[in-house]
Amino acid sequence: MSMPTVIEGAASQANGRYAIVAAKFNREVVDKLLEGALSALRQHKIKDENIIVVWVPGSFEIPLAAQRLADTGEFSAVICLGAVIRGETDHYEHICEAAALGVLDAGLSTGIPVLFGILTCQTEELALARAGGAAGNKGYDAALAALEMTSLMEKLHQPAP
Ligand code: DLZ
Repeated sequence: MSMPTVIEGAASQANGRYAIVAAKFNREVVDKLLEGALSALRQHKIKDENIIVVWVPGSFEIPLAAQRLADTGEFSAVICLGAVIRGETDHYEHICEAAALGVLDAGLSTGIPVLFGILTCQTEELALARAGGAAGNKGYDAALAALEMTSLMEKLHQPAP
């Protein structure tokens, strides 16, 4: 019986250079996401000299910086980190939507994986739980996804076996 061709990236097979775009707003949370992202990259043998960290004021500014970095062609992937926490106004919805669509667009328009490691939470407590607390570290997860996508993109550039 014939089998379909299956192509899958593997974080362990990735190398290259990585850009991290991090938002300063809710810095206590984002610092922890950054720790997680750096530890995932280092665990996969990506040297610090192949990682650049770019700080922007808030999550709303992440997409432009991510797109600019992806456009340079110098990076295998761009990892976006931020924490949007619901306040008293509807600012939250606008920033979440702009950040999510902007990050998506940065990836699609450049052809470079741009990863969404931006927390969108009701409270700071919920955000901290996802930044190295009881619910894991979404910065770590985003960096792992960046490595997997890098490996996948390399495989997709090669002719099928
Ligand atoms: C203004 C604002 C607010 C209210 N909340 C957040 C937030 O929870 N997380 C975040 O990353 N940024 C926030 N910002 C800042 C905006 O992202 C942006 O930096 C400003 O609106 C300036 O464009």
